[in-house]
Amino acid sequence: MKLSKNEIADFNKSCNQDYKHENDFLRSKFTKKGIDIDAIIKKVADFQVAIPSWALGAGGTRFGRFSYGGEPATLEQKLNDVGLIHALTKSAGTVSLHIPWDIPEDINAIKEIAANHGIVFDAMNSNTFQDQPNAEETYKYGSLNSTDKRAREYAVEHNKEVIRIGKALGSKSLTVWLADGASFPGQLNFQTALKNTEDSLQQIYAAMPEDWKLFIEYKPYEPNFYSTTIQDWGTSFMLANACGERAYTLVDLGHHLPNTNIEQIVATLMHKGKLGGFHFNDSKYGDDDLTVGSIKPYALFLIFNELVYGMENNPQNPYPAWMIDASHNIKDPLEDLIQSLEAILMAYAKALLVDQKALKTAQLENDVVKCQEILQDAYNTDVRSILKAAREQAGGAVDPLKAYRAFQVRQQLIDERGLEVQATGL
Ligand SMILES: [Mn+2]
Repeated sequence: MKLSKNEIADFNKSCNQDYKHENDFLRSKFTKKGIDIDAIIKKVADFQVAIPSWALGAGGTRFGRFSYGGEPATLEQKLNDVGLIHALTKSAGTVSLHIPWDIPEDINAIKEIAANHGIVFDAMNSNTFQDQPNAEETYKYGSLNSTDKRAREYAVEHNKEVIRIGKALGSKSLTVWLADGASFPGQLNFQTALKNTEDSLQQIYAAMPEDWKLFIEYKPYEPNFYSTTIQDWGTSFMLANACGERAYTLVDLGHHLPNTNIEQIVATLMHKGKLGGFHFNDSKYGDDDLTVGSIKPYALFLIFNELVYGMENNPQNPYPAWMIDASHNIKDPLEDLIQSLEAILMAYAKALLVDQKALKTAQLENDVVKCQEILQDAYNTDVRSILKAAREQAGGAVDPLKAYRAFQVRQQLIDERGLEVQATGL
């Protein structure tokens, strides 16, 4: 199914229009501080977040998986699902593919489907954390860090293949996340594992086209529970530097130990021009892959405050590649992704409302109370009217979740695809 512009415009007419008055109020309040609400509406409308191809099906745990029907069985159907989210929100204009789950059979046909939905291909993702059927080497004891030279070469060659597919699709970056590590003490020589990883990443970096970027993701634990070779931002940063200037660190919100100060990591990386990619999700305990903003919305706002500062003050840092990296064990994934996009844009809009001039003055005067007041004044502002105006301007639905239900999207997908299909992925 596809939602037309006219259907969405008609839906918008049926929506409550109070948000326009709410924006008038915000304009009169923030103009006094020199903050332009219409410029913020434009920035929010322009903000695009990639949807990963593996987030469109039901997620599961090692204990089980519950289907909900109408899942996309093919890459074409996955792109159509992203197209539906993008038509409603106008903020999901990019997709991030996972190889080998999404190897296109007909590159041109896939490009055409994406173009019809106004979607472009963001970072490609390689997979060396599981063995594929008929694999010639095993990743059981690691991939890029493996003690077995043939396994390392096999993993490097896989990444080269991902680059070739991505190049044909028009992608410009590769994200590498490694499960490599040790389950038990003594299993690995840490220094050899790190050196092997560095050598392998350098080979992958050398295989990238000149206009590509390499994003190196880190994670403290899981699936290995004793050590992970790229465990933190410092290790990723070090490896990125060892590869070259087009290699960057990728921050995934769920890949930190509890209470890590992620906003400080963001600030440090942007200061050094090395924050390349960003994965959104939320968590209570670990890498829980929960809906963005569902647990710690204030932490997300503080992170966005640093991202906004970095985007405005760090020309040495490229514009980051944004992606949602979450799982949806019992929610309709499309509804969950719409909720995540809403949370991301709310945190972004609130960060744009921070009175940076006043904050700088308060910091110079060491007025700690004032500093907190300035941040919380922005955080406590209801910005939902800004998001509504941004989406309407861009041709999306004022209330995407309400529209999704009004158009009975899930039922139509079940009618088209059936109840039993299962999307490829985890
Ligand atoms: Mn991630």
